[in-house]
Amino acid sequence: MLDNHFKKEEFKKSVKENVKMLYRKTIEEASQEQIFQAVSLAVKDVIIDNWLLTQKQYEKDDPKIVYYLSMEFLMGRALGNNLINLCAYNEVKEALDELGFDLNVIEDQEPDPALGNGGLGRLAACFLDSLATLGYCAYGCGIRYHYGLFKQKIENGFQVEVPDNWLKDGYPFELRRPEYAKEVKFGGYVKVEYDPATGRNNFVQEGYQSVLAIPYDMPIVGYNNKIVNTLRIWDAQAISEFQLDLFDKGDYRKAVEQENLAKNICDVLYPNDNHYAGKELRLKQQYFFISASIQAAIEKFKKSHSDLHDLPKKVTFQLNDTHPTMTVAELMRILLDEEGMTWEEAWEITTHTCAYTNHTIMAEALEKWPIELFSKLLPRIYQIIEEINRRFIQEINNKYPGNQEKVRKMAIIYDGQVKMAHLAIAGGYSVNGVARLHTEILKKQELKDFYEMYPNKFNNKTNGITQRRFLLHGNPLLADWVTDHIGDGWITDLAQLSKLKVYADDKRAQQEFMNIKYQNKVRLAKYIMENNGIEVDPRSIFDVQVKRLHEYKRQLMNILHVMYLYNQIKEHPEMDFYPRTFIFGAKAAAGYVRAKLTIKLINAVADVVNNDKSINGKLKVVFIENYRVSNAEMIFAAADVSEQISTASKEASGTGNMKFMLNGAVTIGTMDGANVEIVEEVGQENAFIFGLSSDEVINYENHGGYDPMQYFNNDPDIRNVLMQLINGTYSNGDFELFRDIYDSLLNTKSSDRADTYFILADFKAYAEAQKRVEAAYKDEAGWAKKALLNTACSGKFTSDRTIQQYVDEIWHLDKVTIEN
Ligand code: 6GP
Repeated sequence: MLDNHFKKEEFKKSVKENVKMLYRKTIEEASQEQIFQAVSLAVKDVIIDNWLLTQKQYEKDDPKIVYYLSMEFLMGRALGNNLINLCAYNEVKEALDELGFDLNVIEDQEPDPALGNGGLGRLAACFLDSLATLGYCAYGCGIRYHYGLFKQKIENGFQVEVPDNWLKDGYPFELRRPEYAKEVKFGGYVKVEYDPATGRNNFVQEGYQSVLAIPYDMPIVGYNNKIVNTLRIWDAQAISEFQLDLFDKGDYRKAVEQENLAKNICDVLYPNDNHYAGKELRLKQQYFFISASIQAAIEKFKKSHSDLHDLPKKVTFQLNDTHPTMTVAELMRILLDEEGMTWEEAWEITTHTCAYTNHTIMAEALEKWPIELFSKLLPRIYQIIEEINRRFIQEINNKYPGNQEKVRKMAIIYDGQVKMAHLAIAGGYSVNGVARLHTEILKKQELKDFYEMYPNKFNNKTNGITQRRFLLHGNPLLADWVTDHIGDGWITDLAQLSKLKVYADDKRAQQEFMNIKYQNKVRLAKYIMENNGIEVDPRSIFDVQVKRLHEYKRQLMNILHVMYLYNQIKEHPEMDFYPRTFIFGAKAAAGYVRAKLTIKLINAVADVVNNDKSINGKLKVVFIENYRVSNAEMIFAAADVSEQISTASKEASGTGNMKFMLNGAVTIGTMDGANVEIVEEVGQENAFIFGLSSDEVINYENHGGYDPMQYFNNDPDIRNVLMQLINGTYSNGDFELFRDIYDSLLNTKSSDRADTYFILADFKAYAEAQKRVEAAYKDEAGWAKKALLNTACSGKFTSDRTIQQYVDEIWHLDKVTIEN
């Protein structure tokens, strides 16, 4: 569908015009980056027309709105995706061709907006795409970090973090909206004033410091439906810069303090994935964007509705993990202090407007804020949480009279800490996990007491991914092939991929499918050559593990297995071994020492293995630097084997697993997270499953009954590999470099449990599953069938399905279509 605005000649003219206006240059003189800016502005021009149309339609229809509140939105590049969703990608490619530019090169000029760490942030981005495509009124609300997730450089095998100054050249797809600025207050104290007129106490925050929150809007383009939703990210600005006279005339000291407060709030994204760092600045970030977002939402609601009691009918606040849980207290504050409601009224509204998604059961990710820190920074909010807690404990006592254990386990404030998950559960009407197994573990283990108390709040929403980015944009060859075979309905209805099943045994289809895979492997091999200087053979098996580096994800098990294979090949040079390229990509949190050491180990093994001529290139190890959304698209397209090998019970869902599957990679994995459902869709015979079950892991954990030493002592292969960590094999003779990893597996000195993630327990099962992979790959037709069936059976894992379930079961939004 060619939009009128994308008439080729007009578009070319507009690009030229933009180059002139922006840079006083002709198109021949402009750099590729300048062309990117000019093209983006031309595209934004079209988007803005649809943005206005959408707004008009929303004003007319008055649909219910979901605010997706998230500290992270890992959007990835916008230009290509916007063109895809405007159905103008090919037209623009042609237009640029005629101007002498390559769209791919232009796309590569865009910084990769990395305002997120990993799973939870990328999920938010996929959800926004699906919400717009399905025609639901949704706002993403977040923070405009000046520095996104760091860029990763590998130096001498070690990760080095480089700041990501993504706004350096200006970002063409954002729109600053200073007219919608909001004031956010920190610190001070709460003054209680009796109001004889109402007979109630008024709570007034005084002596506080203010920061101004300035919204920047980014368009979220729906696929082929003219809908454009909004991602609103807030930036901080000192009030003194803006309108000092209005707020505190002449108070210089305060002005400077406020300026300092504002300066660093939005500086940088905390680089932790699945891990909580209890820093004051992080708490400030949380309240900053929540207060601004909730104020704006209430203001918007009041513009067209007279009664705030109707809020739950028209608005849902979805909390992306506990980071935005402040929403509960901020909404209470507005309803109580600014709207003059009673506690009961305000609580009734709040608990029917907020809903919470849990994304992890990792204990170190649980947010618990020290009371002192919290109450000092947010005195009124803390007061409100205290009252919520008092009433909640009363409720527990009513239900379980005399049961102090329940209070201890469930209270929102306990042991000097504010527990955000407990607040999110008590303060909302829905609690969901992100895959069936994960939700069951929440109900039976982690949140058992809460489930017992509020069984009806709990529900599952298995994650999904957007096929528009991860197939249509990321893998154009396969996308075209699919469309040739089953039409293009899959772009908005991924279940239609099941029509491909009839081709599973079709020789020609198999060949075409594998030929496309091969071409994508060539594309990745080229990227690896250019970026890593390593030559890889596209005919080898591309075995890929890309995701954040975390012990529970067990990149360590993968690289230990590579060490094991290398030993095997060295010992038995005559052995029949199918060439394999192990590809890794992962950022480690800057302060996560063991994760960073694991990166070094991977690179150290790569160094030795890749340079050993005696193995004839049978094994290659590649660590792709700076894994991020843009190169991920290319990596998924090129993978044969998808490594999803977390310790069972630890990976809430995973979404990379779905992106691989969609692109025809076969999973080797544990029965964890959404892997369980992937296997259910594609069949046991089309995946390679191994290892302890989540029940077994949890059982071990509850009874402390696992002894890694037993594997070390009884299995010479394992012992050999482990000894190589401390005998200098991969460290030029340095016995100490990898000792921490060795110790973590056997616990020769540390005080925590040994091998917390059951690597040795699962190692042999993993190696055996890898043998099955190899055997299966040798059977060309058999593998083609498996790969094709993975694509054909991936329909369930679209975020369109996930979002429709959120809509049907939690949000109850109204569908909107743009008339005309
Ligand atoms: C992640 C989970 O680790 C991953 O399994 C899941 O697919 C993803 O969320 C989306 O639901 N969790 C996080 O990124 C996180 O930081 C606090 O959780």
